[in-house]
Amino acid sequence: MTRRRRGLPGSQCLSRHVTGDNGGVDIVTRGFVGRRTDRDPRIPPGQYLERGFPVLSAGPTPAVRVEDWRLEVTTVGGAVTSLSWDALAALPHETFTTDLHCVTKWSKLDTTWRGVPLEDVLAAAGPDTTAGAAFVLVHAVGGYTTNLPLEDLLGGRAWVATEYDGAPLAPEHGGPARLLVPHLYLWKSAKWLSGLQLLARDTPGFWEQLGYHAYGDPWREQRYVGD
Ligand SMILES: Nc1nc2c(c(=O)[nH]1)N[C@H]1C(S)=C(S)[C@@H](COP(=O)(O)O)O[C@H]1N2
Ligand SMILES: [Mo]
Repeated sequence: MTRRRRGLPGSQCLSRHVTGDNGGVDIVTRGFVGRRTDRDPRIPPGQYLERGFPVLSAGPTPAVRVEDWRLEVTTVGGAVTSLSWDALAALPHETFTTDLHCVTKWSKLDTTWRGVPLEDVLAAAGPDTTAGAAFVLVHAVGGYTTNLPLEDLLGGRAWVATEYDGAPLAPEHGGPARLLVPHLYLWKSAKWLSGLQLLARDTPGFWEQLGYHAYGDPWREQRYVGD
């Protein structure tokens, strides 16, 4: 099957730089052809191990001050609730360690974050916030969007992350707050999170409109529409 690519999530970045112990990329398996037994089972098919932390952004890094930070939550009916930084900070936080999988084929293992589970954020926006909703279109400062099923934001599998590796989240990685949905390809984890729009029907976001998969499960290699 021929795949038409219209850019890669991250390929339009102004600066793609890698920080970390080796400053670059590791191919985890360099064994004999067809020998896969030494692959770390946490790395999905088609991915390689990355030890740095690449920055992939479709535009410039916005400067978002916590004093100005707002998360707008919009219901299916169009009601808008705005959460402030202090409101977010008052919610219970979790520290968690997880693996990241980018559709450009790097995976990073054992990353540690701190953040608020999405269900608590949605509950803080009001008791009926998710009524009639099955999908969410996630919005970011600068206009980036990405869509996913509401269910994938629930059940302790998604967070509004404010810290990485014990420090406030760096602006280039989405600080002061980003969405983190590590069980899906990382383009679903919107940096500079600004809005959660609850929807009855799925609506493609930025990369999804350009041919990327609506769901994006790295374990099923759902990179492009039709995968
Ligand atoms: N707002 C916004 N969020 C974004 C992106 C973006 O361009 N803008 N890129 C996505 C992509 S393609 C990836 S792989 C990850 C990269 O996150 P990182 O730069 O912290 O590694 O952010 C995702 N979230
Ligand atoms: Mo990406």
